[in-house]
Amino acid sequence: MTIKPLIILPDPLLRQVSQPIERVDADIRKLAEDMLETMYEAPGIGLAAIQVGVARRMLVIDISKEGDEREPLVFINPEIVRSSDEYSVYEEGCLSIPDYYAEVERPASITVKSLDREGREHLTEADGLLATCLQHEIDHLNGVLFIDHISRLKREMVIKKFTKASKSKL
Ligand code: GNR
Ligand code: NI
Repeated sequence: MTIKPLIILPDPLLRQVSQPIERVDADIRKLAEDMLETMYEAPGIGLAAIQVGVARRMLVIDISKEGDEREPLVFINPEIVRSSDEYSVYEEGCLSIPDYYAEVERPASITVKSLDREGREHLTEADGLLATCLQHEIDHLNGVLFIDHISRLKREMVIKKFTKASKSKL
């Protein structure tokens, strides 16, 4: 198991569209393990492969409460096959945009089709935090960030701040 460095805004990798995983093999299972370890270490409740620099369509999530038993979930080639007409608002953050939080409105419940670590197909019915987190992670697979769902003024302020910070660290 390996903790991998996180890709941070404004790294252009975060805008890349990730490619489908054709075969769930040992390399993919190793990547899933590394992503889970990286997510737990951060700590975060979700992580997309592109956040560790790998442009493949895989994400991991664990929304269990701290102190409770871990519930690691792995979604490979996830597709949203149903979205509710009802929306809900959550305060979101992103490990690739550290220490910035904003409210985002998304469908309150969704159904996701995906493969697990054994390559078996699953349908997942999600609502609440799991629905929000899945949509946040699936956005990453498409090069979309949660700041794309807030006002342009706020988004441009965040990007400017992180661009400056990245230049001062050169
Ligand atoms: O750790 C995370 N918390 C979070 C909170 C509200 C909505 C989405 C998230 S995902 C985030 C980890 C992350 O950046 N995943 O891409
Ligand atoms: Ni994120």
